[in-house]
Amino acid sequence: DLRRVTRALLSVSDKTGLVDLARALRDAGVELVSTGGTSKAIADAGLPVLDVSDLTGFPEMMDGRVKTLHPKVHGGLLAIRENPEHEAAMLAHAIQPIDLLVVNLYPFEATVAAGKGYEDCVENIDIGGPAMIRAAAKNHGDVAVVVDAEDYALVLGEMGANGGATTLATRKRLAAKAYARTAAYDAAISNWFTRELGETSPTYRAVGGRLAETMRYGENPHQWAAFYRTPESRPGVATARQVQGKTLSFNNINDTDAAFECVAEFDPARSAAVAIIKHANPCGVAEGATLAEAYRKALACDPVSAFGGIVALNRRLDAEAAKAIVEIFTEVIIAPEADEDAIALVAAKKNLRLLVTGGLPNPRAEGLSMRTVAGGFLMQARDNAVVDDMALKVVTKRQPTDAEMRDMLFAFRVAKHVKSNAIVYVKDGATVGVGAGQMSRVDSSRIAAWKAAEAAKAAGLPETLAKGSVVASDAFFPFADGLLAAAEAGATAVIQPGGSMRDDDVIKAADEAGLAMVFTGYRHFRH
Ligand code: 93A
Repeated sequence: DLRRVTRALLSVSDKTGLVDLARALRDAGVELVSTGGTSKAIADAGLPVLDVSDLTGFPEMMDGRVKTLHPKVHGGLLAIRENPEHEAAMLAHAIQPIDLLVVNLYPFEATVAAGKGYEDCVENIDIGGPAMIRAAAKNHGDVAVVVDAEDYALVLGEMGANGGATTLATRKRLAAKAYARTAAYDAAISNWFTRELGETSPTYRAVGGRLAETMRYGENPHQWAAFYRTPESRPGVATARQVQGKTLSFNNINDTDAAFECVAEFDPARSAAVAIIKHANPCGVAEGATLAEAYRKALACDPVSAFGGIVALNRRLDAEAAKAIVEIFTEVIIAPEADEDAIALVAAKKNLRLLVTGGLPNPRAEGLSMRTVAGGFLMQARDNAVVDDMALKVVTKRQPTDAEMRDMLFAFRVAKHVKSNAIVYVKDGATVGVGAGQMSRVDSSRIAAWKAAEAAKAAGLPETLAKGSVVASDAFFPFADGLLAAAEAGATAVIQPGGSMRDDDVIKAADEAGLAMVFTGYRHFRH
């Protein structure tokens, strides 16, 4: 199973660790072959290297589009060493075996992420690199393929331990990783094309991601887990800088994402907003003149559930807000930026993670949303509908007041981020009761109302927080009962998609109860 490395081909765009690797290989007696820029970097370090054009007898041509696409390269990678026919072909055509391939591809994903133009992106589609990677990986019986600078040490270590040879087990692992890389690379290209075309349909789109990080465990300790990065780049938990605290767990990442996507619905130019999330559901969302004010309002919605929650902010974390947040046990804070004095306050809580994202994601942006089912996965466009863009229709005799309208928009914005069936009570720019994830809409209504009453008790207030509130429902009320439960709890206005067969009954019930009701025409299911 051992294969001695006598010749290596190195062709890397990212030259990190290249010279050290080349030197170690040379010291192990390995002959080095390399492409233009890589070859120059090796030669500049004073190491002997054979230019690939000297190997092929062809110059690199067409802006480098054709440099390694040659039988001397691909024959050397693909020939099975102990196959007499392959050996004869190598002999007949003066092809020498290549035992180690080190490639990292043209930085296509980074070029797209940097917002470069069409031509630039196209030119950064690597052809020769993936061809070599796939060839070497196919021939893993004889060839080791490295696509990640993190694996240089692994291969050198193995060669050191085995007299300059690699083991089959390692070559197989490296082959699996190599195909994962080319698959993710092609998926990135396909997705970019789809976006360039302005296509929203999945017809031309591939799905793929690149392993970014493995985690200690998944949703539960007996499940393994990893995070894969897709080419989509929006500010959020995946791209955030962690200022402090333990590493994030699977559940932390999931919940933090939910928190930040929710708070990003609130324009920071209009108000400071805070979302507190538990188990991917908001247990308090509020806006205010300052983050600290918004945080206190959000916390008041459900102070019991907020314990151990995730706090997302739509503005730069300041000291006043940090001081309020660290008063109770919080798992994660995520914000676009953070002031130095706020960072210092958070630092007192060793385990509390602070993430800064550099910006807010655009809630209207297109994107992908995916979930697994047995034997496959479902893909859809992310829900990028925003209530401000909807053609709202008042369907009741009574028109909502300005204050009711403001709170209804707020409530519908939040309802989008609550698991269905979602019922959200809002008063004065703060949620006061959230009913999430129930199988019946009436149950969600009851739970939300009960929570509003509980929150009032906790605050020592005589009346439920739902009194004089508005209520949002993520989908239509199929019957009047859910709506009446909300009215009974103290809501004076309702926002919902509408579209039920019994809309007329529901509108009639609203009129009789003196409610104002708005239809949005958009549903925000979130299962
Ligand atoms: O333009 S290519 O698709 N054509 C090729 O034949 C080819 N061979 C290697 N790109 C090709 N490569 C890529 O060049 C490698 O994948 C690597 O990313 C890059 C290294 O070029 P240099 O050594 O000139 O910096």
